[in-house]
Amino acid sequence: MAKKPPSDDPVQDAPDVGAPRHAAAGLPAVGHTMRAATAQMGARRTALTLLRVNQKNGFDCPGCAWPEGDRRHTFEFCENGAKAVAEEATLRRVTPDFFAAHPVADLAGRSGYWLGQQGRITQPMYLADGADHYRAVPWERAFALIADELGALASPDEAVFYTSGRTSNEAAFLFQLFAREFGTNNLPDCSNMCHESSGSALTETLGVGKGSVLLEDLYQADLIIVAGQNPGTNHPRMLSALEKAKRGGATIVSVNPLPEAGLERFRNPQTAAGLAGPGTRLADLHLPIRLGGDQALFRALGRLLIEADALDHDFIAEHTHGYQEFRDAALAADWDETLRATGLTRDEIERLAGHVRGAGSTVVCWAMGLTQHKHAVATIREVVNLLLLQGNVGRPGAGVCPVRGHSNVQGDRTMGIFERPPAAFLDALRDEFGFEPPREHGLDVVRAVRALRDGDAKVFFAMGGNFVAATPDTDVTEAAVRRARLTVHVSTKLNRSHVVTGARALILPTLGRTERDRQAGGEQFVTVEDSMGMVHASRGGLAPASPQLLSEPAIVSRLARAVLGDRSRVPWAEFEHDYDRIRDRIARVVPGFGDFNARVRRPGGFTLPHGPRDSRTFPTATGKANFTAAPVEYPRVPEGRLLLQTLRSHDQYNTTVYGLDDRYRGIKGGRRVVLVHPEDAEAAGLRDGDRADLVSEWTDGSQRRADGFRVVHYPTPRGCAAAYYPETNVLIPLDHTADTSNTPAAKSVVIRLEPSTA
Ligand SMILES: Nc1nc2c(c(=O)[nH]1)N[C@H]1C(S)=C(S)[C@@H](COP(=O)(O)OP(=O)(O)OC[C@H]3O[C@@H](n4cnc5c(=O)[nH]c(N)nc54)[C@H](O)[C@@H]3O)O[C@H]1N2
Ligand SMILES: Nc1nc2c(c(=O)[nH]1)N[C@H]1C(S)=C(S)[C@@H](COP(=O)(O)OP(=O)(O)OC[C@H]3O[C@@H](n4cnc5c(=O)[nH]c(N)nc54)[C@H](O)[C@@H]3O)O[C@H]1N2
Ligand SMILES: [Mo]
Repeated sequence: MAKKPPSDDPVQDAPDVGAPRHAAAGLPAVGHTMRAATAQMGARRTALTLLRVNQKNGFDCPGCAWPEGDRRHTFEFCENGAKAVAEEATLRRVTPDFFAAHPVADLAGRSGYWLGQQGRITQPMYLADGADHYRAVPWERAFALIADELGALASPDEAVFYTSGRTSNEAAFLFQLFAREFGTNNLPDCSNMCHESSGSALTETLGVGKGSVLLEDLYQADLIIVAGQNPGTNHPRMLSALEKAKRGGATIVSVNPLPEAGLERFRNPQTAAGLAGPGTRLADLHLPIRLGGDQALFRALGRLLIEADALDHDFIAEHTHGYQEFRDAALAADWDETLRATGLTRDEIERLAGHVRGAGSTVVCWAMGLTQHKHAVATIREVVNLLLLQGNVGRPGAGVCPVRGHSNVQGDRTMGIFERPPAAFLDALRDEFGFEPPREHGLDVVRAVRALRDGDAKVFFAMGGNFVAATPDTDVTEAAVRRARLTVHVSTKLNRSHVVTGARALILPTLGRTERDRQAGGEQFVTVEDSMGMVHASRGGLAPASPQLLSEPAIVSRLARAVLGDRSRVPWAEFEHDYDRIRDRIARVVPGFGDFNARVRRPGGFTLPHGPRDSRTFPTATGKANFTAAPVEYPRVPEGRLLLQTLRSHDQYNTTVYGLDDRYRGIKGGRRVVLVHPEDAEAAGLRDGDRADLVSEWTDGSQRRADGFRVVHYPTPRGCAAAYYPETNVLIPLDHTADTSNTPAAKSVVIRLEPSTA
């Protein structure tokens, strides 16, 4: 039975369920936004804050990494961006009195939703060895405690430095610099759980692990395939771009097991017609693919293009490598297997192939539906294969578009937050700062959990995020983290990682994007890089949630001084006082950032260079764009079992739960739901509204259970179920990861449904 939360923590397993919606945004979204925002911020602050999102001289929306366009609209409306802002700019506060009233054991029994709703953390807090409560601690004492624990390690590699993707370029650059001067490449980040598969596949095939399109390309594309992505909820501003593309004549195809409302129809709240009318139909074709069937689909599309000779032979000859092998593999693609893997009909696949053949230029967009599978890297390489056949890279209206998640997750990687940094980056650090960075690869997220579990890592430091809730195998991860000597979280809001701790724990409260950042050298701004490689400034306008907050760059700078002392070669204090000094160094270390300080002050910022996009230069091992011809894979699910994907509701930001509704999917007032095909429910002896336990089965014979989920009949392909993360992370074995990228395979978990006994 699900553990009963305390009575003031809402019940989450008895929602109202209605029919899924067929359109996103529109007037209801405006109402939901204003209610959510005013509940957290009040009316005046809501108006002041929302008007500054993504404006010139404003702050970068912490919601997602979708680019801002030309920032000319006074207010680009986005419901979920507004919720992300409200969550940070809330007037609620978590003070030392709060911690005095709530022992850690009590907080550990609360839902993530309840924890997040308590508000912004106002002071550094310390949980001493054996203590029941966090107590306020002065900053300098906090840094001294960390210095003691780090100093006591047998090797710098016993420390882990995690980053979540909201951290600015400046803070990220300092954080990796500190970790490397301290002596380790243990720099796992949320990207390891997110687009790592995209990075791995694109680096190997195109030479650059980032997307190759700009907004302009979307507007010029003939065909846009959106595979494994739910932009109506997770990248709502992308719907405006799709609408604009559609107006320009683009065909849009959605490849997704679920009929996501945002891809069906968009009611643009920027226009009167969108607010009141039926809106714009977006997807011309929806392919309800089986979970994990995408590699087979893209391979089949490749075969159909080759058979029709709809190829760009000049491009293939001049710019690619490995075509013959790929051609042989594609022509050998087996229709029976393709239909089994995809669950689609041959007619559906041929219709999509017809669009691809007829399109002068194609963009493929994707997100977690492609990256979080065992064969995710192979799947994304297959997307590249298809695009290469028609020369759809490095020309207008065409290319790869991995749509990134966290608002600066791409920038953090550019700044060197990476456990496997390229040698050239480390050489540049050495030349700039005069110390020898460690060369051995560090731990990614999954390996960091293993190291903590096995006692090989003893200090865990997180720059943002919610590590224990975001990572797979919750019970294993929580036990692993509890073995640490010290856990430290630089955070804005309370979350589960603050209450599942090592022997000692620190919470270091920091400024968010919306807040003014004043340092000795005057008011500072930071910079971010969006999903399309555009770098621009972000400047908060609100007074900080508490006078005791430090900015992330200030925290790293003081931490480094406390830990490294005289042995450091880096002018840490100078960096804290004036972020221009950090940017001067970034300009000299990171390619593409020359003259950073001047260029980022121009309106709109600047675009980072991208060889494949700009000049069809492919910095791969072969010097060409690489076709790959891996065998087609897809998940095999034993009889009577289902494949579960773990995904986001409309009312959450990763592990931050804003509310308990998933409006577009018709769910209201609860999160413990499992969406299943009616016949699959029936086969398990369950009806809509029944309560079921999800039991995951792993190859080693072990089982994991998440209990008390309300069964919801849903239009999903047979054999494919869906439920929300992070509640379902308890079901995902730590070792169930993607080949090469090691990303947890959160979209393909074999489960069975059992009627709940309680
Ligand atoms: N409001 C809000 N915005 C967010 C976030 C948030 O939590 N809330 N999170 C941010 C982050 S960090 C990220 S990474 C992005 C995530 O953005 P998304 O990737 O859109 O997020 P998910 O909810 O995981 O949705 C996965 C989508 O892929 C589909 N899918 C699942 N498996 C498959 C498959 O095998 N094949 C295909 N073709 N489709 C599949 C699912 O049905 C679903 O539509 O959003 C970012 N933006
Ligand atoms: N089962 C399953 N698991 C998944 C996924 C999935 O689809 N399914 N998705 C994965 C993906 S794509 C990702 S990106 C990860 C997300 O993993 P994380 O990035 O680790 O998690 P978040 O929930 O985004 O982190 C939220 C916390 O960040 C802190 N925070 C917010 N803003 C700031 C800030 O400006 N500065 C600082 N220092 N802290 C801040 C707050 O304290 C908040 O509680 O989860 C992954 N886990
Ligand atoms: Mo993500």
